[in-house]
Formats: sequence, structure tokens, C-alpha cells
Amino acid sequence: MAYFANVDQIQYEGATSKSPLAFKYYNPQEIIGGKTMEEILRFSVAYWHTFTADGSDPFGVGTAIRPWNHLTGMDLAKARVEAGFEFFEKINSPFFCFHDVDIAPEGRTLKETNENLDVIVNMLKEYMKTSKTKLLWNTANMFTHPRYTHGAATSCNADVFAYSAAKVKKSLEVAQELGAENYVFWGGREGYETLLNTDMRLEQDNLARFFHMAVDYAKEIGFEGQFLIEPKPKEPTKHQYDFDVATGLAFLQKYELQDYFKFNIEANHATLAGHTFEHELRVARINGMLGSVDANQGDPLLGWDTDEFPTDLYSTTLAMYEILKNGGLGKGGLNFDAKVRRGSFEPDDLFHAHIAGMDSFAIGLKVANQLIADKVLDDFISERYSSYTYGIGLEIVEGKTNFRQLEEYALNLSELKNQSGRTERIKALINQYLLETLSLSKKINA
Ligand code: XUL
Ligand code: CO
Repeated sequence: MAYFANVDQIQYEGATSKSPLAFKYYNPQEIIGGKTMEEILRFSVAYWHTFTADGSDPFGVGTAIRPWNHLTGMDLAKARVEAGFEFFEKINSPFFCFHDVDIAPEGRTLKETNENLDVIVNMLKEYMKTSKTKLLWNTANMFTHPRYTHGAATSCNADVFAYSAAKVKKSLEVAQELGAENYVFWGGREGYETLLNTDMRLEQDNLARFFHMAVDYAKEIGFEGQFLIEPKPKEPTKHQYDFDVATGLAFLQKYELQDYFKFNIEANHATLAGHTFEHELRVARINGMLGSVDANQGDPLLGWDTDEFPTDLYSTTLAMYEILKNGGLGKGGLNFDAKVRRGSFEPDDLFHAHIAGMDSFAIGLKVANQLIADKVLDDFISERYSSYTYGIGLEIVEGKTNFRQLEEYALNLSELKNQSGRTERIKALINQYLLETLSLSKKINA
């Protein structure tokens, strides 16, 4: 049975196409800097937003019209798998991602939950034998059920810690079974509401103990996927422990976990932390910790995680700049942790949304690649810091000087001369590259 019968396989038709259900810029086989777009971008569909969510929000019930809405329980779970692989194929997605509870309903006991999971995992495995779509990552949802009200690994209740360990153990087995390229830890409720009732030190020590046990178990079963921490500053808790990349990095280093983890960076989480998307990517990149990306965007007028599909070309350009400078994402990918707006309730909207996101990152990739090839930012930056390539600057970076010598040098300076940072000139140049890339795409197609 076809769940999306009125949608054919989405094709690349180029920038002049008028067809809404076609890629205008994402051309999977097009070579950019020696690799295909498909190899670089490694798109992934988020199971929870696309197949599990119903469009409900804190003020209203679900709005989403989905061809599986009449089903419940395991029948619903199975229908979603069927629909999922039809969708992956039609949108041409090389990857997908899920939480355990997205794919199978929880049972009355942990044992029953695991049995439900096994049925669906077997079904996924069957589909994956003939599908090109692979598992980018999976994770355990340890935030929806009331048992996690005080957190999971950071809960004040040791039984909840144990239960959470059992959940991650099972999820790692699922990851191994399905050949997941990564395993994600997003700290759902790993944070606090108020310090008045919180033992922060114990909670963080326990979180580290939990991660060490996960590392040990992955080794034990031979799971070689990359472990990823997904920082977020707040929501659902007031203060999440994995606040941002810098905080997460300090945590990993303190507890000697830095060799086992990288970061999964989500655009909307970055902006919630008061950073730009590219800031978080940069902090991870320069520390060798950029693992994967949850590709979405927030709304600057709203203070919460709106998880919109990414359509801001300026942002996708600067994100792709960091990713290319990182030498790609390795085992990671661009996972659309993004949901259609509540008012976009028709099944076709799922396709429109992914097309918009994939085209936006394809443009970002092209522009970033050209900016790098032409050394646009590199030249500005090396010129800006050139004082460190000779004389006293070189002595500073080579560690060959000290405060006494620097004072002597400074006393002899007659004048300190700075140069303009040229921010506006650079922004204008980026606009020029963006517009040039877009008009070139149109010309190629005309
Ligand atoms: C929540 C969020 C999660 C993680 C996976 O804000 O981003 O969906 O990506 O648990
Ligand atoms: Co996410």
C-alpha cells in the first residue's frame, strides 16, 4: 500500500523548475569540491517529527492528517515503518534517526517494551536490506514518561538511574543491530528546576558515571558508532547540564570522557543558548569535536525550541562553511530535527518541508565551497592576524617571550596602530557570493 500515493520520487529539476515537488538546488550526484552533494550533506529524516508527531502544542490537540491516523498500538508502529521507507525513498534520504519510543509503543513493563521494540527493529532490519537508507543514529527517549520527571541519569531516584541504564543498554543493542553510525545522548531532563532541592555535584557525577557505563557497554558488544552529546541550554528543564558545546566539553574533560564523545549540534539549541549556529559548530570544530548536526532553525521572535525546517540561506551557508572547514561530518550527517508548522497539516507538507531544507543546505554548500575556494574569509583573517607571523607577534605565539620583555617592547612603541575589521565589507561579499551562486544555478538550468 502506498501512504503517499500522490507523490512520486522527488527529482532534481534545477533552479528554473516550477514544480513544487522537485529539488531546485539539491542535485545528489553533483560534484562539489571532489565529492557528491549526497556524500557531503548526508541528510537524515527525524522519525519523531515526521512519523510520530501529530501537530499538537501546549494549547491544542493534533492537527496532522496522516494516512496511519486510524491505527493504534503495534499496528500503528508497523504502518509508520512502511510509510517511513516509502518516504525515505521518495525524498531520497540516505539516513534516518529515531528515539526508541518513536518506533514502538511502551508496554506495561520494561520487558514488554523491549519485546515491542524487537518486533519493530526486526521489521526495520528487513526494510534496510533493500533500502539505501541507513540509520544515522538512534537514542533513548528518557524525558516523556512521568518516571523521568526528575531526570534520568541525573534523577534523585536511584531506581530511575537503573531503569535509564537498562533503556540505554537496550538502545545500544538496537544501534548495533541496525548498524547505526552514531548514538546520541540529548539530556532530555538532565538538568534542574531549582537549586533549592538539587545536589548538583552528585547529579553531574552520576551523569558521568552513566556515560562511562555506556562507553564500557558499547565496547563490550563491539558497537563502533560515534557517541554524540547534543547540547541544549534549557527546555524542558530551566537549566540543562549540557548547556552548550563549551560547557559540554568542560564536562567531558573533567570526567575523562572527551576521547569517546563528539557533539551533535542543533541550530535552534545554539540560538536558545544565546549563540549562533555557526558559533557552536566553530567551538566544536576547533576542538576536534564536531560530530553531527540537527539541522533546523528557531524563530528570533520566540524564546523556545520551534524546530523549524531550515530555510535561512545565510545560516546554511555559514554552517556549511564550518562543516567543510571541518573536512566534512565523518560519520555524522544533517538530521532534520524539524517539524512542519501546526497549520501545515497535510501529508504533502512533509515533502515540501524536506525539499525546502535540502535545497537550503545545497545552496549553503555551494556558496561555502566557493567562499573557501576563493579564500574570501581566509585572506581577510590571515591579513588581520599577520602581526603574529613576524617580530614580537611570532615570539608570542612561539612562547619565546615574557612579561618583562613585552614591557620593554611596549615602552618603546611610539604608536599603536589598528586596522579596520571590515565586517560590512565581508558581509556584502557573502551576499555577492550567495546571489552569484543562485543566478549561476539558474543559468546552468536555462
Ligand atoms: C530536543 C531534541 C531531541 C534530540 C534527540 O530538543 O533536539 O529531539 O535531538 O533526543
Ligand atoms: Co535535536
